[in-house]
Amino acid sequence: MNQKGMTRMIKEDLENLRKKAEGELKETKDKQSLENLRIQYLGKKGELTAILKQMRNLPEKERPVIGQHANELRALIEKELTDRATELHEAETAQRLKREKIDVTLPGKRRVLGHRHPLSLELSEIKEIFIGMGFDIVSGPEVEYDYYNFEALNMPKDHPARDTQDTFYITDNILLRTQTSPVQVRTMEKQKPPIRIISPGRVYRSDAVDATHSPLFHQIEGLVVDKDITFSNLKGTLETIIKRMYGEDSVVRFRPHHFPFTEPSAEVDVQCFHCHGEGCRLCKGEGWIELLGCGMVHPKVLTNCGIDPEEYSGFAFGMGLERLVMRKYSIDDMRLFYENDVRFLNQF
Ligand code: 2U9
Repeated sequence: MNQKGMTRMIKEDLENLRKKAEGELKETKDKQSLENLRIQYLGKKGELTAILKQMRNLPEKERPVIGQHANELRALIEKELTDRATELHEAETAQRLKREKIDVTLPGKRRVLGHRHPLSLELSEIKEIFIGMGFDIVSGPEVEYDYYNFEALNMPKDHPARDTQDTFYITDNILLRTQTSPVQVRTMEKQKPPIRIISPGRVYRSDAVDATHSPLFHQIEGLVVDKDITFSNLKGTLETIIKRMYGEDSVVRFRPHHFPFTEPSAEVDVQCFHCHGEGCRLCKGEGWIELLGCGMVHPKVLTNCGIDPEEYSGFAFGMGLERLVMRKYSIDDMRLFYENDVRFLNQF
C-alpha cells in the first residue's frame, strides 16, 4: 500500500473507532463494563494504541496531522468515559435513594427496658445506709462447710436449732448455707477488730414453696466487733438504721429472744407505719412489725473465730430481705419475687 493509502486507512480506522466507541459507551450499564471498554480502547494493547503504532509507516509531515486526530479521539473517548461514569453513578444513587427511602412519619420502635428487681432496689438502699455508717460489704460462698454454718456458731451436730434450719447437703460436711453468718466467721478469722461489716446474700433452707416460704431467700446480716462494744451500741446503731429506712419518726422496740450465737439476744420491731400502733391489716392487728433479730456475739463464738472475748466484744444482727420488702409494699405472696413478671417488677 502506498503512503497516501496508508494515511487514508489510518484516518478511516480512527473514524471507525470513534463511531464504535461512541455507540458502545452509550450502551454500558455498569462500571465494570465501562472499565473494560477503557482498557479495550485506551489500554497498552488497546485499539487506539494499535492504530497509533501504524503511524511509523507514515511520511513525517503526515504524522502531526494524524497525531492530532488520534489525540482528539483519545480526549473524546476519555470525556465519554467520564461522562458515562458520572451518569451511571447518578443513576445508581437515585436508585439507592428510592430503595432506601425512609418514612420519617412512621412511629418508632419502642425498646422494652427491663426493671430493677424490688429485692435488688431495697438491698441497694440498705447498703447505702450501712456504708454511710462506716460498714464494709462482704460476701462469701453459698456452698459452705457445716463448721462455718453451724459449729462455729454454737450449733453442734445435735443442737435443736438445726431443726429450724434444715438445708440441702452436698456431703455430710458440705451444705448450702442457711444464713450468711459464715461470712462473718470467715471475716473474724482473717481480720483483727475493729470489724464493721454487713453480709448480704442468698441463703437456703429445705422449705416447701408457699406464700411465705421459699427454699432460697436473701438475708442481710451485720457484725460489729471492737473493744468496749455494748448493748447500747447495738441499740443505738440499729435504731439509727431503722429510722433511716422507715423515717426519722419511727418507734422501735426490742423484745428479749434467744439465738445460740448471741447472748443476750433480742428481736426488733418497728411500730406499724400504717396504723401507728392501732392495729391494722398490715401489722395483722399487732400494732408492731417484726424487722430483725440481734444480740451480743456469744463469747464462745468469738473464741471459735480467734478473737479473745476478754479483750473484745461485739454485736450482730440479721434480717430477711424478702420479708422486709413484703412488709414495705404489702406484698402477700413471696413467689412473686421469683417469677420475674415485668407487670410485677414495673411497680417498684
Ligand atoms: C456471727 C455471730 C452472730 C447473726 C444474727 C439474727 C440474729 C437473726 C434471722 C433474721 C431473719 C434469720 O433470715 S432470718 O430468718 N437472723 O435473727 N442473726 S443475730 O448473728 C451472728 C452472725 C455471725 C459470727
